[in-house]
Amino acid sequence: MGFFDRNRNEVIARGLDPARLPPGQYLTDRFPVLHVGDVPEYAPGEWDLTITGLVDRPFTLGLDELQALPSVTLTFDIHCVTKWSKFDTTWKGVRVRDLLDQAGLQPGASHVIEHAEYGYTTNLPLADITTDEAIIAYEFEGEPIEPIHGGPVRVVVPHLYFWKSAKWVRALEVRDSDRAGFWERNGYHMYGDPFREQRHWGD
Ligand SMILES: Nc1nc2c(c(=O)[nH]1)N[C@H]1C(S)=C(S)[C@@H](COP(=O)(O)O)O[C@H]1N2
Ligand SMILES: [Mo]
Repeated sequence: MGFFDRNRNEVIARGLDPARLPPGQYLTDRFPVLHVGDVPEYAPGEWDLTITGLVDRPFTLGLDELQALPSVTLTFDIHCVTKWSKFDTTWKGVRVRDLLDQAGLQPGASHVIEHAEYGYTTNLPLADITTDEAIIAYEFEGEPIEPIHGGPVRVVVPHLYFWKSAKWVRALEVRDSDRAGFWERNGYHMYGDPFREQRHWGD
């Protein structure tokens, strides 16, 4: 029996529902760190987030302003395209939908590009970043998000592969068409549904 089958059996033995594990993934209790480039360091007050593109009222807000908005604390499973999944991760943040509502979506808005530090970008349909679960997160497991995991603020869109959840997010750009982000230009899937195993172009 190979590693993935053994891992799936462990999931069952622990009383967890194996259906939560997408095809080709294994469960880990660790929290692997995965990104290209360096971990940015911010002076206090330096980080901010801009909502831009096809919106009526583009705006920029700082960390204090973000944390003053109505928040949600949610628990979900995350799935990295490099095949690890982690169950029951808890995040606190602000629904992306609420920020986009505040900016006022213009007719034709259909996609969003997350822009992060050092030019990292990732694209997704507007519908996927305006779900109940898609958040701009600033706490993980009750603590400020560690810099290596995207702190002070990252996107979390749990139903897509985790590369669609930009760490150190700095802008959300609303568009009327899709455009490949960093990994998407380099062969990763434009949508990235883990349960349909959409890892690469053509999957
Ligand atoms: N800014 C930025 N965000 C990023 C990445 C990156 O390289 N840069 N990598 C993505 C990938 S591939 C994954 S799996 C997750 C990893 O998040 P973690 O390091 O907190 O596990 O971040 C995503 N967000
Ligand atoms: Mo990833």
